[in-house]
Amino acid sequence: MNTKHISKFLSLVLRHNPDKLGITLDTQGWTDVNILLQKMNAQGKNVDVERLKEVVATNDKKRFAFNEDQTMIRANQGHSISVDLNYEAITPPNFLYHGTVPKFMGEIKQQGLRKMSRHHVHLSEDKTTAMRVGARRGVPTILVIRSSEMHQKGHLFYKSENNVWLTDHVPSEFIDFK
Ligand code: HQG
Repeated sequence: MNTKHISKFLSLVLRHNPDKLGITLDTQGWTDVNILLQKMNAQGKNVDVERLKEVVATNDKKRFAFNEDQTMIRANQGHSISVDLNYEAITPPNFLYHGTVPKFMGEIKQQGLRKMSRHHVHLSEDKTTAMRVGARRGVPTILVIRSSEMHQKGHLFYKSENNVWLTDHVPSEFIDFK
């Protein structure tokens, strides 16, 4: 398995479908590294602990993290199954960005940004990252979110370990549509 395949597989089992591998996640999303590797190897996915560490360390978006003694691993964000990542609410920058595609704009204007199948709406600190997120679905459109104003009005913001800004819902009044 190349690095990208391992990363995609980890995203699947650590965020969405641990049953696929027969592992369990604790309430904070952690799973045992040895068991994970054993089960992967039993499925013919030959990954050892050094390779896993390399994938975690070089991941372009720091999607995964080990605990202190590196016996447990979890995804830093992006779960669809229920986990409590213990985020602390913090003050956002004045503006945050969201990359999407034109076909969603009508609904976003009406409903604002919704978390869809994730636990939060994902926002970026810079436009380049937002462009990349949007480009996964087609020609990207960047929305500018007036995050300070949202925060002043009581909306909570969190930042994941890999610098993704998270919030529950962005009502359309806080979005600048170009
Ligand atoms: C859109 C990837 C209709 C929203 C990326 C997006 C990111 C609406 C899609 C991370 C809507 C949801 C998150 C509404 C939002 N009506 N469409 N009211 N509100 N949408 O994948 O932000 O590789 O759940 O614009 O790099 O695209 O997984 O969210 O297009 O960081 O680590 O509904 O996922 O990272 O899509 O991406 P997603 P996202 P990973």
